[in-house]
Amino acid sequence: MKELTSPSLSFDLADHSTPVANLFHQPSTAAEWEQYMLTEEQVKSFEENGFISGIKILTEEQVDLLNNELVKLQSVTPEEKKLFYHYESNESVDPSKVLFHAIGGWRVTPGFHDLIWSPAYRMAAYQLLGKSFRLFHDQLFCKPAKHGGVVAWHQDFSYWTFTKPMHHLTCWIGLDNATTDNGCLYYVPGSHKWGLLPITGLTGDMDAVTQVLTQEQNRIFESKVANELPKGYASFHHPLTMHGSYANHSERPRRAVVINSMADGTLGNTANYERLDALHGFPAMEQDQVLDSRFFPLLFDGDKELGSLTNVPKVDWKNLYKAG
Ligand SMILES: O=C(O)CCC(=O)C(=O)O
Ligand SMILES: [Fe+2]
Repeated sequence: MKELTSPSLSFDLADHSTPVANLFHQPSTAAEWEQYMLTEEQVKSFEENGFISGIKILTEEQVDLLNNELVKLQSVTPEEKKLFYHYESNESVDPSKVLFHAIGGWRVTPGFHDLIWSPAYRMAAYQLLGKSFRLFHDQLFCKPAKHGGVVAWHQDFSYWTFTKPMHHLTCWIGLDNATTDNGCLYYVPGSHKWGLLPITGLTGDMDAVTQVLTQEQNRIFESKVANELPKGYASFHHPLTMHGSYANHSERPRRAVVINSMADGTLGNTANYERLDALHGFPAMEQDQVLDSRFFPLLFDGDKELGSLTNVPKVDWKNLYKAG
């Protein structure tokens, strides 16, 4: 697939609240959505374990296109850099390693912009949130070959308490085949039932979080599972699911893009947020105000899109998304 181009695009792609190119064919009927529907078993497994994996989002061609755009995102102009909410060419605490971490790539290139409208992503996310939802933000996590850094064990919502209530979902999409060698993600099944734990650092000591766990939780930690995935495939996890990834010592990079979404109606909760520094590049969010600006586009309106589809398995969201 060639580069995506389109006439009259804004410099800031957040001006466009619908796809700007033709990366994906978009379903126009409820029946067309059905091909992407998760099964009842997948939805139950998500409720039980706090994650599901092996969901195809991208073809190899689409992965290649995003990897080409990624080269551009890793060497942005100062003006483009300002569109990011966060941008660290190397966020690794260990100086011998590299971890590229950026938030906001969807505002900069058409492929990453349109990725958030992937129909396979949107159908699954709707089922796993149980409600219509908006983009919260995207993320890039890239580890180069040989000296890729870690992402320490963490729960996503520990970083997101400037929003409420907790009704969020993370989708991790591999842009390389991810294996234990090149630093794939790991999950602790069932850890989404542990309640909210404090922040213990994202890119330093891999195991820092174990200091704040009970003996029982530390024992369950041993049952962590490697989330190996072919490129273009995704896993989805709950905002409290414990996850992390080890260093990349392999000869291959391990690149990934992450889409974070939130139920429509999610509010700002910034008034007493202690890490305001971390938010300076983020779109404006006001205490108790619905996050519905152009930076938080509505990605799926269940009633509108699926009106005639009645058999869509969905999570029991009232039970699943209770902050601990
Ligand atoms: O890609 C990684 O290793 C970390 C990803 C992550 O923390 C997430 O998807 O929430
Ligand atoms: Fe995470």
